[in-house]
Amino acid sequence: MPNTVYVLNGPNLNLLGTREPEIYGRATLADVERLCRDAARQYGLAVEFRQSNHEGQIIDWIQEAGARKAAGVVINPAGYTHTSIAILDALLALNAPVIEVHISDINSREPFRRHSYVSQAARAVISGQGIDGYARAIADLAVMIGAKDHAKA
Ligand code: CA2
Repeated sequence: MPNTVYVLNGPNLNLLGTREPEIYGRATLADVERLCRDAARQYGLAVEFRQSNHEGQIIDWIQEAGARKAAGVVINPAGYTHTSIAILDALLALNAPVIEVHISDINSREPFRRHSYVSQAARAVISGQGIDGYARAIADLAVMIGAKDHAKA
């Protein structure tokens, strides 16, 4: 599926829009999915949108993206950003561009959020743009893989 982008979301992001709106806003994960599908459509890309609270499941999906020859991976690893060498290793093994997204600005929060293992495998990191960061990530990925922008003349 060379025209498919995997959008992977880590633990607790299923709660988006239900708690901590001052940090993460009021949009739900369903809103994020819609945003991603709209952004991807503009470039003729399809989206596999997934969320899991389990590290191994996220790793299996990264490997699935590789096996299915996905165009790229947009990932918000949530709390695993700051802990998971295993997710980093899975992303390093992937032969497709990776963009890391965070809804909040991880550099202006608690010190433990400032370090990301995943960044080592990411071609770009988008942090602190709210859920719009996902659309930005898909647009950036589309440029990286040379997808055509159907909104342009
Ligand atoms: O800003 C982001 O997108 C984060 O990846 C979100 C993670 C956090 O651990 C990272 O440091 C930054 C937390 C996701 C939890 O999401 C919730 C959303 C609403 C309510 C409760 C949790």
